[in-house]
Amino acid sequence: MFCSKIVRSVLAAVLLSCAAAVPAQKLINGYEPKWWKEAVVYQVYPRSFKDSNGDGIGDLPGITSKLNYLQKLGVNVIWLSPHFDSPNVDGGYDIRDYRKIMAEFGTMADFDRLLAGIKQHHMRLIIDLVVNHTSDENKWFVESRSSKTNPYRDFYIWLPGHTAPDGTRTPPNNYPSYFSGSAWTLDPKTNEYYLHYFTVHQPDLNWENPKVRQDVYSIMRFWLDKGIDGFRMDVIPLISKPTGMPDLTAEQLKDPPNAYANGPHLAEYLREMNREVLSKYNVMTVGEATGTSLAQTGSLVDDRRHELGMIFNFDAALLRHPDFGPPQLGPWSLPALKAIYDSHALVLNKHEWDTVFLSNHDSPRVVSTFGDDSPEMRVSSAKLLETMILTLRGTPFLYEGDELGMTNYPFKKLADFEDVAVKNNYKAEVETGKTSAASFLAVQAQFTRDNARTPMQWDSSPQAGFTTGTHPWLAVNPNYKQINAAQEEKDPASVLNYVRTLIKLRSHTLAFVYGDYQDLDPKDEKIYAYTRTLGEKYLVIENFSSSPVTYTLPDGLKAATLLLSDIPGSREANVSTLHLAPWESRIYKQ
Ligand code: TEU
Ligand code: CA
Repeated sequence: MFCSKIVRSVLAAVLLSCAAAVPAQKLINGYEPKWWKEAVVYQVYPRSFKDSNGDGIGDLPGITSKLNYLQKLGVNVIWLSPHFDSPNVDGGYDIRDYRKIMAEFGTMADFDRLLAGIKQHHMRLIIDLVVNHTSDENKWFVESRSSKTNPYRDFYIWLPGHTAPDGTRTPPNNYPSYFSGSAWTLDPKTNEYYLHYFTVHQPDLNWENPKVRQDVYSIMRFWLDKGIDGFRMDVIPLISKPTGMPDLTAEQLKDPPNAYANGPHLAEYLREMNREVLSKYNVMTVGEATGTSLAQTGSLVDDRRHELGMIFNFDAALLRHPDFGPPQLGPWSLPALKAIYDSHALVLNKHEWDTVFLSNHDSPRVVSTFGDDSPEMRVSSAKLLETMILTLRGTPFLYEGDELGMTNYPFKKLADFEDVAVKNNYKAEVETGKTSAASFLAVQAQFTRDNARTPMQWDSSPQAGFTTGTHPWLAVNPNYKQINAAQEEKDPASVLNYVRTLIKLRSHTLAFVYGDYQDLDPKDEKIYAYTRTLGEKYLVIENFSSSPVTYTLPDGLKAATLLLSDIPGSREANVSTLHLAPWESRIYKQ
């Protein structure tokens, strides 16, 4: 039940019950039930999903044309990465006009059709709220930089910096940017520095200015009143800047996101946003919590604080791909991954809802980082990872193409990449002579965000059916003839058909949503075995290795009724010693 305009006109009764005080709901295992806790979310990166007009760029009508596919997959919420007017320096995370659609993606009428189509397909839509910064082409910044007395001057963060006796200018402090170099740029027009945690084209908004906050709230209402169901909030812990913005210490320079995040006024801003906007709608909110530790999570999502519904805590994803400084792939181990999920279960209380994800548009492909993307192991390891995401605690987020087991792209030369992060890092690492081009590019190939952004592989026709044109904006992965939705549709053993079954199982099993979690064997280096219990008990067993494993459950436990295995033909039941195939995952009902 939710209170969007569309529904108001259709269902007066729903409106009445929404407007009236919501009766106290029965708790489930101590949790307050919410639609967004029970949802399976699917992220769409619009540029890469489906091109409808042959220009090589995915667009909104393209997404609308694939709603049957998404409904059949079983997901119930779509998170749309930015679809707003943008010069597109950073994949649309640099917004020029928050009330306009990116021209390449279509028109507002296309957006309205997409939203109506999503509702008709019994799904919901959350959009990206990118308000830590804007594009430097946003009219607020164009005004702001024009003079020190412009009414928009205080919409951004301007400081004079330091001037040496010889006239040399240096930035106000030593803040590094996420995308390399200083987070400050001197603007010649007014001779002051502005802050940009991301690229030079993404100036940070000054949230201390109440006018900024009111303008953001008005943008939020604009989209909510169209009937969207919530927001994924980009780098939201960064909006309140550290008091006085002193230099980062040597210690803080090891982890600048943590130093930038969760500033002194964050709670105040989020509560105001909740009071003035979010509380008036029945929405899902998920904050992208860069720099936020598990210990800090409660302060953002505890439902008694009225701030956010959930956050993305990056601890698990960061095991493999740190998000700051020179790119490198981190080593990881299964016990380390389990320890993260175990600590979430231990630390977060019943007021603090969690998310579970390993991929998004900023990370390499999940099967290539946490699985094994070799031809022999790709299918089962992709299935195993989806099994884990869909049975652990928290609202699961899948990224487009994960359901097909899409892999990293074989990037070779600099020209193969689009990502501004790669280009900036190349300047900082290779052009300065710190790293050789060959080793930089080899690491980038495994690490780059472009891995997630190559076009969706729909079928085996040229360009994987993504576009009827010949030049997709980013090259299609050459493995599209083997890995594509049409082929997987026909194959009962495909990742796609498995994920459909899994989502169906999850959607009628509340134990996977609200159930208790217990890791049966935190130390085992190959096997992840855990239970989810809500009256009924479910046992999930995953072999995180490319070899077969014989595994005996601890404490004389028996695996009872086999509900699902990612290996066709797997049958073992009522046993305490299991013979697991490489990357096999099984779900038992106890
Ligand atoms: O990402 C911000 C960010 O800090 C990520 O690098 C995150 O910490 C990382 O994924 C963890 O591995 C957001 C957007 O998702 C990204 O696409 C934008 O470039 C960035 O903000 C600026 O808007
Ligand atoms: Ca297009």
